[in-house]
Amino acid sequence: MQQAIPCMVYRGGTSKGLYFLASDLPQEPEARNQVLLAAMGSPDTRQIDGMGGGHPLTSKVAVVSPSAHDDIDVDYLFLQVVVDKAEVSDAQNCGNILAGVGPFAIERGLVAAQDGHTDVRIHMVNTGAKAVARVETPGKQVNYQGEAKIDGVPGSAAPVPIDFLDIAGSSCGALLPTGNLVDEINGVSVTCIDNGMPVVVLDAADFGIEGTESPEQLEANAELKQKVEAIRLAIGPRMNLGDVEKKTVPKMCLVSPPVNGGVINTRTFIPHRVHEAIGVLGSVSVATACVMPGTVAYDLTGATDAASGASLIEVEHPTGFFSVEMDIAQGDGADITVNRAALLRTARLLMCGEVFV
Ligand code: NQM
Repeated sequence: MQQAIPCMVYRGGTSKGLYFLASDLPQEPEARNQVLLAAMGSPDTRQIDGMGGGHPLTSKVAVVSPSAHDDIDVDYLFLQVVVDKAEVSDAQNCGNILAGVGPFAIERGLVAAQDGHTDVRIHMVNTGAKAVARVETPGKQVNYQGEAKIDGVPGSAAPVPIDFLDIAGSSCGALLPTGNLVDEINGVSVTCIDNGMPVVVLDAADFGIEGTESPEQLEANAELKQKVEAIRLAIGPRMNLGDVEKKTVPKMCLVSPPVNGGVINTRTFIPHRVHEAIGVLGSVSVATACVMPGTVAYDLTGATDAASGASLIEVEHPTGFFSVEMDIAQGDGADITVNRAALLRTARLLMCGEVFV
């Protein structure tokens, strides 16, 4: 017998995923993961027997529930369903799928909509950090249409501005998990940083590439992929992430000087496929490295003297820009605190129904 499970499908930012109420899924993680693998059609590179799109960016799940935390509306657990392996990982967060959580929570009646807009306060279970997403709700209905554009998504939609408050060291325990601005791994200088997402920042030139190559070109470069993965496996434990062989973190971000007027140019392995853009929290981590003197990113761009207060960091990626607004408090040298990071996403409800497993 097939089992029908209530589900919504959203595009959240530049990703797409299945959104479930926690109460509609098995509570026990192993049983839940089996359901999600079946729903997505993993393991299979095409995910032909499920809802997944054959790419990590379209094989994502949000599990949402009412929150028991003070001043929080909902808990959001992000799960990455690995495309070609029978693995489901909760080792990372996802700021793109986060963009659909507010609208989903309102549609499912977990949050009462206000007339105009509704601020949804979200506890991100994977990291324990908090985000506030503002959802347009004229007449107390979620509005999906609008003029907001984000790079990597055709057309426009209603804006979903998101504020992050306490994301430094979210997964690794510290903004600079190794305690250093720069580490030397396999003869390459790297900056390990976690301002919402564990990221290893690498200078593209150290790998003999320009940093402007397309994701397809980078994925076809077996030698590059092997070198990047060797560094990831070696540095993972030093970032307090343990053995990262089966984890989707840290993300590996190859940086190079900006080519389109931004602050830095990026190509990000997430960690094996190359992102068509850049992750939300991944870009916050990279933007933070850009304002910290001594990091691989700062030394490369040199263009971002940090000053206390608000600054806008434009991160270039394969399909455009990601703009991160940061409120920085600067101490001595690299002693920087990011009090707040804000950014714009959009989200759209694509389907509401039941998924059959
Ligand atoms: O960094 C892809 C995405 C992401 C993650 C990834 C993300 C984030 O674009 O917050 O959004 O890096 O695996 O959905």
